[in-house]
Amino acid sequence: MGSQNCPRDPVEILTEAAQAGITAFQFREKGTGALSGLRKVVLGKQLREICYQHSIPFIVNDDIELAEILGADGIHIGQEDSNAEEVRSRFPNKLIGLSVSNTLELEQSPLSVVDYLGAGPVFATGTKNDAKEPVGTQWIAQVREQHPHLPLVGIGGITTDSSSNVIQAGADGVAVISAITHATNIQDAVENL
Ligand code: TZP
Ligand code: MG
Repeated sequence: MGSQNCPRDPVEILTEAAQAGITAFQFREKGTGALSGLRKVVLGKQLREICYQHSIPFIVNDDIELAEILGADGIHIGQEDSNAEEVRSRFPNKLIGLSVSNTLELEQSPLSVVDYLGAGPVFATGTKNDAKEPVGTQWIAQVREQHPHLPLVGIGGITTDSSSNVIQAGADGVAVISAITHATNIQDAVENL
């Protein structure tokens, strides 16, 4: 998540989510209303610290320089972002995640240098302005079949009701934004997820 996804203080939201048991966090300050420059770095440091205190991997979306500044545990890249092999040579020891939305992207990706795949959008989402067409749990099943041992996370429109379908299709985990940031009770939302 980023501050643009938060109806209240992002520090509070991440703290509650961390206490409730999320297993990883990605800082994704992007889209309408996102912070930039120093304000983005200041928030990033606060969120990074919360993850540190709860032993949760802190992953930065896309921004290599920011990942370095914040001492991130990992970096997540999309198909239109930095080249995964270049990111790997710059960060031999960070987690690298890559988004894949279709067969061509999967075939053309240097999977040997990535630690996990993010697959989606599984369902329709209002959170990402430029989200691609939903690919369904079928896409999760296909990626899992082709890559039985690569850690796989489903993303996009996943709710407390649909998360189990994504896991049943073969994902190791689910990545959500609004299901947590907009939950009336984050503890319950995380437990139900
Ligand atoms: N990438 C694909 S869908 C998406 C991203 C970042 C947005 C996920 O947000 P939500 O609220 O969980 O649908
Ligand atoms: Mg990106």
